[in-house]
Amino acid sequence: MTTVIKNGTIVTHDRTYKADVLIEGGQIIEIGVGLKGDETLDATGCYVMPGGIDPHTHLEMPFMGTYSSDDFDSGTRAALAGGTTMVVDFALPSPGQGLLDALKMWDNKSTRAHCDYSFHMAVTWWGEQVFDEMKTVIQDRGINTFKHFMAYKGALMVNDDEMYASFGRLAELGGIAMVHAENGDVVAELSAKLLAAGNTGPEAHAYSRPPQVEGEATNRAIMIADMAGVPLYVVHTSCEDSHEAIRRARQQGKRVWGEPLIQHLTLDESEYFNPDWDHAARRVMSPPFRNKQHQDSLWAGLQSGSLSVVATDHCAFTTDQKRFGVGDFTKIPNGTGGLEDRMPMLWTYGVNTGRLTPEEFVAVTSTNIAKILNCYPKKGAILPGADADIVVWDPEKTKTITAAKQVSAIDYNVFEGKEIRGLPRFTLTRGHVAVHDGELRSQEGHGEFVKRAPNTATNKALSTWKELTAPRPVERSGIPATGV
Ligand code: DUC
Ligand code: ZN
Ligand code: ZN
Ligand code: ZN
Repeated sequence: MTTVIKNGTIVTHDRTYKADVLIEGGQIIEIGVGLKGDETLDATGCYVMPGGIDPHTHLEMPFMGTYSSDDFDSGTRAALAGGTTMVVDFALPSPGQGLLDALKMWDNKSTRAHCDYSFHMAVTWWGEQVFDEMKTVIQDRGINTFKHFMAYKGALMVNDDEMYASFGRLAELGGIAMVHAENGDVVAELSAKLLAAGNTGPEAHAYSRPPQVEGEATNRAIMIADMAGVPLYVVHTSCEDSHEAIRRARQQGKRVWGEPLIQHLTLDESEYFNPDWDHAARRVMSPPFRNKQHQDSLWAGLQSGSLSVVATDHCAFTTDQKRFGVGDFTKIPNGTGGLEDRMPMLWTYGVNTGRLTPEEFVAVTSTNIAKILNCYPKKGAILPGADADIVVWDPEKTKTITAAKQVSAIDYNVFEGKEIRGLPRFTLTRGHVAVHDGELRSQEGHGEFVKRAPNTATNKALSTWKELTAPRPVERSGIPATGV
């Protein structure tokens, strides 16, 4: 059985051209003019692009005393509805739990996935078991990215000594270090101070995590990664302070990537000052939304290439879950949704405004991600031999975002009321048509795990620090007496 996508304009990260795409056995087998197949999908007036990859989701994640409410079923359905055909979720060991043990839990949850997926591994503590299991995770399980929380003190946070040890091990094994960059010690101090002064509402969440805590942690992580000789991926880059550190590191030739979220690009801190408690609490995430200057910085970073990819950090909690934090903002589960809306929102606010070209859109929603995570060109490409993960994008199709019509399992949408122009006509996951003329026809369990090999080529020591400080004891005479 073959499928042909006809009459569309193919857009990749580097080319735009008219051609048909022929699919068989879940892969693209031919690109050309006048192709025929058993099934025809009409792409007249549409762009044919690599399906989106969301490199940052938390589906059914145990966090802050509860579980995020979209799981691999509703989460991957939401992804496909919005043109995303692969998600990368974080396997999260609780402190003291082995990496392989945690992975078993994520293996079980992900059997429900409607689209392909991969995992990053979180490092939430450090010890011999983590050191040993990292090798199995990278070499046998095909997971080459490891996230470190520099925030969430007393829960998930790791200290600098643990981070340096972990980064060094990753450098040996061909891994990439990731960081949630916020100074957890300072956040804990500011939070306690705010609460003591009677600031208990959701707006205090934003005050407790100013851009400085993110800028400081990003700079620190970049320097530690440099000394350890490991590439670094900074998740949810939300502000100029962090972007500036990433931009400078890249100019210096360091292999560092930044990942703005669609929420930070399009929503600002005024949301936390809404008089409706639920409205503000539903938007509590870390890092918090920022002001317009920071948003401009993120858009500029995407245009200039100093920021590489757009993600969601999809971690959806219901209003009832958010209400755990009435009277104490530190108990509001941190997280917002966005899986279904990332591609349409970025198209509407990026391409339709002229900030991004369609080719740049493909780069930051798919191809750059596949390259960094080392699954290109299986993913992120329209090429013969690539997986047929494709979105046929209708740039004229419109909708108003509303929770009443979303796929996500929660009861609100942080983008409620936004007017969208640009939506999928078809979404294909390994050749299976999961969105057909806008209608969702995905299959539970269709998704497969995507293995990602270590990439030793990107893993050289990033600075000359090691050579400059190679231990060479200096021979000395006239050593003074000690213990005086
Ligand atoms: N930030 C969130 O808002 N939610 C999940 C984890 C995180 O770092
Ligand atoms: Zn995070
Ligand atoms: Zn996250
Ligand atoms: Zn199938």
